Amino acid sequence: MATEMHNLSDYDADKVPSGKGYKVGIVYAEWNSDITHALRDGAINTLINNGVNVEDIKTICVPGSFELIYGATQMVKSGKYDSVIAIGCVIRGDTPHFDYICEGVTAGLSRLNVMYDTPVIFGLITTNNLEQAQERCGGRLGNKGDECAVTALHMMDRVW
Ligand code: DLZ
Repeated sequence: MATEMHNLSDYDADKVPSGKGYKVGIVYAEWNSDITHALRDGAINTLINNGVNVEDIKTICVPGSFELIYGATQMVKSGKYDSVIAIGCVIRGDTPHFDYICEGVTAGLSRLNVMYDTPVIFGLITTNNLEQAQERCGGRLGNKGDECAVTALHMMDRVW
């Protein structure tokens, strides 16, 4: 699980399926927007670099990570997307709020993956401090948005 051992933007381009013709929804949270906008942009660039048409990418913003559950649910239920990427950043504070948000979002997005046929990709960064988040949105450890886009491309390509 240690990202310290792995750059989130490292992937073998030859092994990533083409995204041509696929439609992707991205829901992202405005909390910690310096981080989430960089994650969103990383995901968009990686999708485009791997064949997804820019007009086939729809982004919707929600206030905080907790609202990713509702946003992703609406995107999935619309039936318009071949995959949905949920992007947020929760930074640990002085109270247990962090744990409740992380657990809520994880459970909510997991449930969507069980209930519906559209893959929902988990792009929630959960860190102890701002520096760790910065390292994961285009810093020393790459960009989790890239990783989410590559994951979406793999999931859309699967025949079940
Ligand atoms: C309230 C809150 C706090 C304390 N921290 C974060 C955070 O680090 N990252 C984030 O995305 N959202 C945070 N929020 C907002 C909640 O996700 C949510 O928007 C509110 O509780 C309203 O439902």
